[in-house]
Amino acid sequence: MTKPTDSRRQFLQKVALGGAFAGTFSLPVWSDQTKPDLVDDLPEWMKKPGKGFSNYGQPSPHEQQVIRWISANPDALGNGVSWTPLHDLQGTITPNGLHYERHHNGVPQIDPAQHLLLIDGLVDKPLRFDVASLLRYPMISRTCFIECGGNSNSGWRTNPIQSKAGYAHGLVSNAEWTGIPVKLLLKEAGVKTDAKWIIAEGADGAALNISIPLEKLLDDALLALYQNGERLRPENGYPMRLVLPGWEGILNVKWLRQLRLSKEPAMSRDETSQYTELQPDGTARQFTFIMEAKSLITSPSLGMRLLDNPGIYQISGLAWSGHGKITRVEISADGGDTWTDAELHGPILDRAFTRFSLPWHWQGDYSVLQSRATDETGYVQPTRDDLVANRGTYGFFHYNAIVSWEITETGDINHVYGI
Ligand SMILES: Nc1nc2c(c(=O)[nH]1)N[C@H]1C(S)=C(S)[C@@H](COP(=O)(O)O)O[C@H]1N2
Ligand SMILES: [Mo]
Repeated sequence: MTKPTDSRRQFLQKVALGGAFAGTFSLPVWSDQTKPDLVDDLPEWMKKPGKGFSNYGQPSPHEQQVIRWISANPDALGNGVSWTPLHDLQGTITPNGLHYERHHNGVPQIDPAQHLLLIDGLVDKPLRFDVASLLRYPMISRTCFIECGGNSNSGWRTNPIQSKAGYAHGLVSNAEWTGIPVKLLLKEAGVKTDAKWIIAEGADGAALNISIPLEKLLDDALLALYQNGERLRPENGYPMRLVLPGWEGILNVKWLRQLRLSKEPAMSRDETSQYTELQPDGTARQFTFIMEAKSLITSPSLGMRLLDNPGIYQISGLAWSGHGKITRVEISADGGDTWTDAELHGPILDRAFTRFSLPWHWQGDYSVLQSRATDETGYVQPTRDDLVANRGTYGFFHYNAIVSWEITETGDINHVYGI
C-alpha cells in the first residue's frame, strides 16, 4: 500500500463543473473520435413508428435494476424498510417511486373520502377536516430531505458492511413537498397557552404516535398533500403526512389522523423504547430531533469499478444537514490526510440535498475516498473515531460519520473505516 504524497494534486479543480475553464488543465475527452456512417447505420428504432402513449409513464425497461432494496421482518412483512438507491441517482430530487420507506405495520390502503384529520386537546375549538376541505387551503412548497434516525446505523458495527451506498445510507430521500403550513390550522383551532407538545398519530395498523414540540409545528411544519407535484404515494403517507424539515424521520408522521395538543409528551413506545440512544455513560439521549450534517460519495462507490487505469473520474455525492444549508464539502483521496473543496451545485437549499462533485485523476494507486460536510452553523461532519468516542457504539440512531471508500490498485471499491 502506497500513500500518494500530495493528494491535492490529483484533484482537477480547474475543470470543475460551473467553475472557470481558463485553468491549466484541458477538459478530459471520452468521446469516440471515429465517425460512424450515420445514414446507413440507422438503429432499428428509427426504421418504424414508436410505441404509443401511456397514461402514467414508467422508467425504461433498461433501468429495471434501479430499485429500492427491501429489508423487512419475515414474520411481519409490513415492518421494515426499503432503501433509496442513491448510488444510481443523480441530481437531488428523489423520484417518488424510489423514496425510501419505513413502515411500522405496513402501508394502509386509505380511501381519501373516508379519511379525517382531527385537531384537539389544548385548543379553543377542536377541528375536524376531511381531505376535500384541506385541499381548499392555501398551500406552499418546500424541498427538503426526510431521513430515518436509523439511517447508516450499520456504521456502529465492528466491521464495515459491504453494501452499496444507497443500501447502507439510503434511508434518506429528498422531495418537493406541497401542503398547508400546520401553523395555519393550529391558529384556526386556537392554541391554549399551556400547550407545549403535540402528539401526532397516524392512521396505519401501527397507530404510530409520537410527541413533537409545539414550536416546530408553529414554525415550518407542513401538512403535505403533494410529493414532487403529484399527490403523495401511499407508501409515503397518502393522503396526508407531516413534513418537519430537518427533523428525524419518525416525527414526519404519515397517514396523519390526529394532532392532540398537550402539556407533556406522550412518552410513547417510539420515544422511549425506540428512537432513544444508549450512551457510553449508561444514560440515554431522548428527543434527538435534528438530523446532523452528513455527506456521502455516491460515485464512485461500492459496487462500481474504476475501469481506466489511470484515468479521470467525477467524484459525485450528496450532502445535507437538518440545521440548515450545506456550506462546504471537502474530498480526500488519502483517508483524510489532505482535503480539497468540492464544487457545490446550486441552488443550495435549507435542509435539502446538495449535490457536490470534483474531478479526480486516479493515478492507479491505493486510495481511500472520503467526503466531509460542513453546514451553516459551522458544524463539521465527524470522523467515525470521533463519533464513536462521543457516543459509543450502542446508540443505534443518528450515525453521521464520514464514509470511506477504499480504491484498490485494480480499481475495486470496498467500504472501510479508514486508511
Ligand atoms: N403513521 C406512521 N408514520 C410514520 C411511520 C410509520 O410507520 N407510521 N414511520 C416513520 C419513520 S420511522 C420514518 S423514518 C418515516 C419514513 O417516511 P417514508 O416512508 O415516507 O420515507 O416515516 C415516519 N412516519
Ligand atoms: Mo425512521
